[in-house]
Amino acid sequence: MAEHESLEFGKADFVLLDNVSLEEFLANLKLRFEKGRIYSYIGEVVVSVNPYRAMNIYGRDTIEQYKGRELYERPPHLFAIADAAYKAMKRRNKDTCIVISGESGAGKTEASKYIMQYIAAITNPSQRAEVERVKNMLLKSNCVLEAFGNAKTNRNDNSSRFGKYMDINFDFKGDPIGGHINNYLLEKVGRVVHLVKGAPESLLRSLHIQKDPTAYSYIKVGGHIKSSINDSADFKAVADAMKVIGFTTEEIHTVYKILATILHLGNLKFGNDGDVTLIENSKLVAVLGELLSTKEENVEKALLYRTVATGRDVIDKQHTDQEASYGRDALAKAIYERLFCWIVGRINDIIEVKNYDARIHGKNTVIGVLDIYGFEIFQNNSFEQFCINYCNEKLQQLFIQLVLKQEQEEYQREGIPWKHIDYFNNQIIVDLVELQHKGIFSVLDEACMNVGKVTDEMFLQALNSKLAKHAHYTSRKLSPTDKSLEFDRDFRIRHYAGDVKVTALSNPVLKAMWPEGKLSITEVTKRPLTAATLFKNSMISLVENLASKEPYYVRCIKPNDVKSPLLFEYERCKHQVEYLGLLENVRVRRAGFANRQTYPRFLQRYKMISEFTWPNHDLPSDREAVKRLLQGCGFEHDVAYGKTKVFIRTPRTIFSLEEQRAEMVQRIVLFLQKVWRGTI
Ligand code: AOV
Ligand code: MG
Repeated sequence: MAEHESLEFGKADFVLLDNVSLEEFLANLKLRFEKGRIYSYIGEVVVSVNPYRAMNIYGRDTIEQYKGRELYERPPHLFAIADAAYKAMKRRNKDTCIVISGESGAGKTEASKYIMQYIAAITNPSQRAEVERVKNMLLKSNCVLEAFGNAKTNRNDNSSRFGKYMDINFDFKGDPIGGHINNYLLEKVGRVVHLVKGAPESLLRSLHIQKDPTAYSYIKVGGHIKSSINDSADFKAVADAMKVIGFTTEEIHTVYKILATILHLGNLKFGNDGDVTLIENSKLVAVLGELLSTKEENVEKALLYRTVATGRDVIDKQHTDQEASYGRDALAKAIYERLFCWIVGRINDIIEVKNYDARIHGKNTVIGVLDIYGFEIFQNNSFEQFCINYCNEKLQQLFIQLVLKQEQEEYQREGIPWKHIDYFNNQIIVDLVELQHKGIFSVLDEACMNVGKVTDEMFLQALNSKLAKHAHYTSRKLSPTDKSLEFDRDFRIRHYAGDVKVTALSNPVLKAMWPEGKLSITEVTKRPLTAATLFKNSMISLVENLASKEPYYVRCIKPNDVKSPLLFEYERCKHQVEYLGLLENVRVRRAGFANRQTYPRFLQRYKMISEFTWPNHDLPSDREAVKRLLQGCGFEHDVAYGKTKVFIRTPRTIFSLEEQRAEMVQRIVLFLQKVWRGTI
């Protein structure tokens, strides 16, 4: 339980609620939000509510207050959880990870940045130059990745369109020595708009780019054209960050060229002249040739033809103008994806720990920070949202398993009996998506194997026949009276966080999901792994990786849909508390012991309330001393004694101990004052 906070701010730890009900939970959350207390705990889990305003709680002074402290010694904060993960890593040599979850716009990316900043601030007290350099690069890498990987959506102006898992490696002193980033990229075109709005005129001229973002159809689609005074500062910040990380001037220029290529590609228009497909704006072809350092005819060929295998031959077949448009978009996305992956790869090359000799430097330990795209529902949901939401299901599953498992293990380890608590297990939805032969990914894979032969109807039919009885799946065919499923191609998944209507992926999209073939016959005919399979595999290994570390959680809540710092929309928050399983979390935590502390720690805090322990005890062990203290207070019935920790069942006992402590501390102070004044 967190100290230094009066009850006027509500309960700092939900475990201390008098009654664990949704109403009380929300009333407490609302009260705290309104009082500007955006962080709370459920035991060791941080619950965060997006304040949608600048908070003066991340400065150097606050950092100092949390450094090296125990979780409950200070008001709830991200810094406390970062410190806990850091301490576990340093003291116990554990690899730890901080998993930040919550829906789109709930504050995950901001939280991940504060956590990184905290870790950077508390490490390297001796200011070793090499460590400072590494820290700087780790922080700067974020800026670069955000510039390329975030975009404005309806739900968040700075929405992460890629998931980021970053490992920070530490040496035996607990100082960062490097890192590694895994990215889970989705929507392929991020904030290219920065280039247009912020770049210097001379650069734009050399790239044949106009300063007006509305001139570019890809930017218009992205919808991010609102002007901001910070554009050129942003542009410069990204360029500087790239330099700091170690990108050469030439590399940076190449990045600009590629971004310009993508923008120009988006403006290409196709038409036809009888049987022949043509590019209407031929000037652009020349520009593209220049940017890509290739001949114009190569550009034309790449856009107007595809390579197909017929029998034993490989031939070039002309696209229709519609096919050429799809091809153009797929190409732009593929280029963007490769650019992004290349940037991540370059950053990794530079920040990865090299030549670490564990015999000299001790074990190299890791803290991983996961900031992924949050659950989202749009009017029209496609493969993209399907992947995002599946990813969130996986993380929810991990939370369920680990939070319960950890709790269970702690009771077992300490020799305390455990009682099972009911909760909604979303494994059923994870299976709906990923199960071999039966899941949606499998059906999608099969459809992809047969592009051209499988129509949308056939794809849906396959889903319908495999999933007709699944409680979390339905479609227009299966629920003809359901008004929300308006088109034949609509199906709906009941996710843990809400119902999402997905429009079946049309064939061009299926095609676009294919990595392009190469020119040899085997490679043209070979079936590469589909995007669906690649994504599923990457999620499975992400979860395995997280599960192998000691996890810490931040659960982010979005208070309203209008980005207001004042509005606590009750129903929206209630929904999130429900689907995040926070109430169950509280119940498990209490089932329960609300509080646990190691024996020495407990004594340090409460020894003044018992004559047996103040100022020191002469019992054979701290465990015995704590027993004697609690017996003396009459709390015997409310506690259990584990091997290394004392477990306290009800919060009231803690309150009472705290009260007695406060009273004793005051008496001691008065006594000392008298001694001081010489009246004793
Ligand atoms: P997300 O990462 O969870 O969404 P962000 O971290 O980008 O959400 O937060 C969205 C916006 O909320 C930010 O741009 C800030 O304006 C505001 N915000 C969030 N946390 C804070 C904070 N602690 N203090 C002040 N403002 C904050 V997504 O990436 O869309 O899932 O894919
Ligand atoms: Mg984000």
